Amino acid sequence: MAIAKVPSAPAPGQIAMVCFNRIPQDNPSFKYQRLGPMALTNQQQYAARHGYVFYGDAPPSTGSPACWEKIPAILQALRSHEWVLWADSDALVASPERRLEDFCDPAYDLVMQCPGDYFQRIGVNAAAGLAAMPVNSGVFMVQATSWAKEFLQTAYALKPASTCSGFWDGIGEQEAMAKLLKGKPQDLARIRYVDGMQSHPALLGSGKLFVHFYGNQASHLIPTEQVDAILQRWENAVRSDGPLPADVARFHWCCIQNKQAATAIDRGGPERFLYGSNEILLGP
Ligand SMILES: [Mn+2]
Repeated sequence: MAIAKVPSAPAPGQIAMVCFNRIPQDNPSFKYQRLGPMALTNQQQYAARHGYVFYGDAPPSTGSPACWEKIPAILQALRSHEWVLWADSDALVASPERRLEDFCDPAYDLVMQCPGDYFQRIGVNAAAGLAAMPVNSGVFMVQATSWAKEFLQTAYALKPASTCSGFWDGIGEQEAMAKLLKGKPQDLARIRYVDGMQSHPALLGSGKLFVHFYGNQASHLIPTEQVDAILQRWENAVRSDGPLPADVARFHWCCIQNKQAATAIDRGGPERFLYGSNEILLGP
C-alpha cells in the first residue's frame, strides 16, 4: 500500500540565513554603523541556537545600492540549502524561541509577512495594499525551487544599469519583485503570507520573530548623548544574547535619525514612522 507523502519540515542544516551589512560612504545616521553590526551578531546567535547555517559576509560592492546585492547572496545560498531566510541588517530577532521550520511549507516558493496589521494601522484596505505592494523583502524566505531561482534572477536583471552614489535611489529589489508579480498575478499564489515573521517596531506584539527598524534620515530629535546611552544599552543586550530592551521606539529613532540637526535630507518626524511625538521625545 502506498503511503501518502506528508510534507515534512526541513532539517535545521537545510535552512540558511543570509544577511550582510555595509556602511555607506555617505553615512548620515547610526543605522548601518551601530544597528548593522548588532543585527549580524543577533542573527548569528539565533542561527546557532537552532542549528541553521549563517552567511554574514558582505559581497564586494558593485556601486549599486546594497539592497540589490541581497539577490545574488540568496541565490548563492540556495545552491546548497533547501530554504534561505534573508533578513536585512536593520532587523533584529525579537522572539528567538520561534523556529523558521514553522514558516516553511514546501507548497510555496516564497514566504513573506502578511502586512494586514500594518495596512490597518495606516488606514489602507488590506487587499488594495497588498495589490499595490505584494512584497516585503526586508525579511523573507525562499525555497530552492527552479521557479524561485528564476524569479530572483529575473528581478535582479531589473537592477538599474548604473548608480554612482551607492545610496538608496528609491528603485530597489523589492520594487522589482513587485513589478514581476503584478505582471503575472497568478504567481502570487506561490507566496505564503504568514503572520509573525517580522513587525514594524510600533506594532511589535509578543511572538513576532523579527523587529524591522526600517527607514533612515528621520528628523534629529534625540540628543546625541542620549542616543549613545540607548545604543550602548541595546548593544550590551545583544552581545549577552539577552532579551531586547523595551524602549523599541526610541531605539528605532536613535538608529534612523540624522546624526546632525541640520542635514539636507530630512524624511520626517514621528508620525511619518507611526509614532506619537512623546514616544520619541520622552524617555521611558
Ligand atoms: Mn530594512
